[in-house]
Amino acid sequence: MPEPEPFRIKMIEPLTLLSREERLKRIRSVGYNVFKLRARDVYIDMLTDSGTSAMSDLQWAKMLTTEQAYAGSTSFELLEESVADILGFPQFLPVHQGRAAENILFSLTVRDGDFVPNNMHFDTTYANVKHKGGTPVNLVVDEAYRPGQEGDFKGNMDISKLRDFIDETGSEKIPVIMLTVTNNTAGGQPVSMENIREVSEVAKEHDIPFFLDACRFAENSYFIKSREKGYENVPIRDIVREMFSYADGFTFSAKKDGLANIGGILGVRDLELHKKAVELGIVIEGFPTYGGMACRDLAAIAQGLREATDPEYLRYRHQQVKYLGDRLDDAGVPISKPVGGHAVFVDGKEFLPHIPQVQFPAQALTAELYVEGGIRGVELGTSAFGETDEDGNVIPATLEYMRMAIPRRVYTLTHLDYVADTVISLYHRRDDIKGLERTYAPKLLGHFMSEFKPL
Ligand code: PM9
Repeated sequence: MPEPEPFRIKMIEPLTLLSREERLKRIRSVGYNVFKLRARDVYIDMLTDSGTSAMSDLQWAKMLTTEQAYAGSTSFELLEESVADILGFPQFLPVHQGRAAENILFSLTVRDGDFVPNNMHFDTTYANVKHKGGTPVNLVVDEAYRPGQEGDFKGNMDISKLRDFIDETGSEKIPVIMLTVTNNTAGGQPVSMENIREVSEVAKEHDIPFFLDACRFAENSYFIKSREKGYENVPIRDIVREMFSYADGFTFSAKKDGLANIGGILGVRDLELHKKAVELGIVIEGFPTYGGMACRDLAAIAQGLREATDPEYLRYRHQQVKYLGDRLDDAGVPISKPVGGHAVFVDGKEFLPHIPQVQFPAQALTAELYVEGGIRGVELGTSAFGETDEDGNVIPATLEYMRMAIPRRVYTLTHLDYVADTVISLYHRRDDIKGLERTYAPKLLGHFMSEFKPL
């Protein structure tokens, strides 16, 4: 029996479930791409955990009591205090979301022909490195590519792969080493403290700056506490501080573990790089005390960082994601194991073995889940991470996931039971699901805008 949620509901938003016929009509009209659905046509929205959190009464209160000023608002001071207290970073730049932090960091560091290693790049990080003429390289441990295999820290960077890569490439071609916590692309899998420390040591040895992609740092810290030897009795806040202490900087989307609906942060220790980031930030984001946001958004993040590192909240968060994962696993639905920090990832290859990857099984599953129960997941497989060769042939991604991300503090366990029942009934009629042909795909971040037709 799960433990009760550490909050109660103060405001609600009605949900509507369209008829199956209507849902079929809607998915056809958007080219089988759920990004193009209207939110009000979705019953349970698990497209993303990004910017979809329910904010607390205290967050709303702080938003109301800050001035909206171009320069020097109190909300910036609140954010400065939280970033210093919680993440231990003296210098940072607020930005409007995570990819803006990536844009500034890579604009200042990556040159044509450079390489950026990461355990695994998420889609926007990958695209931002490419956009600056660099090549993103994934050096995750091999277990990450085996969805059904259990493991405590399947998000880790493979240290020997990293060492070999630096030796072969030369450190002068590597302007920065990134580490994504938790590893979203691999199923929201955590990275251990030992691994964070080791990556930072390798980076230091080669004089390469080491940055965390810290979108889900709080969820990662919970996994360290519950799984890593020696951290059982260490308070979450101390674990967080230690994680960040190894990094020269970080990119952060406050839309995840900032419990805010918009916002991001670029943390930088190096004074010169920080100065350059501020200068470029003014050109593309805004003055550094608001960074492309309304001042009230900074106040929401300042408070959100505190709530996201509350041990009771993290226990609830972890329990909720695990609840959905366990229900599916118990019914034999193939998922990424163990269940990650923010979402349940269904293995499209195993769910739909009769659909070859060039026919986008995870995309087909995502579209079918909407038709089955009005639930919106997201494809993280060949549409998101595959490539296309010169002749236009699809080169499949290694992993083929349909992700159901759980917005923070939004859905109850009854909602998740509905989701589990729907996925399980879809699994029972999986042989009826057909593959898709892609009819349109932009070059970068294709999955947001691509279109398909059924085969
Ligand atoms: N992640 C997600 O749903 C939102 C975009 S795809 C629907 O998982 C990592 C690890 C992310 C991430 C966004 C970003 C970019 C960087 N790194 O969306 O720009 O998971 O704030 O963050 C999404 P922004």
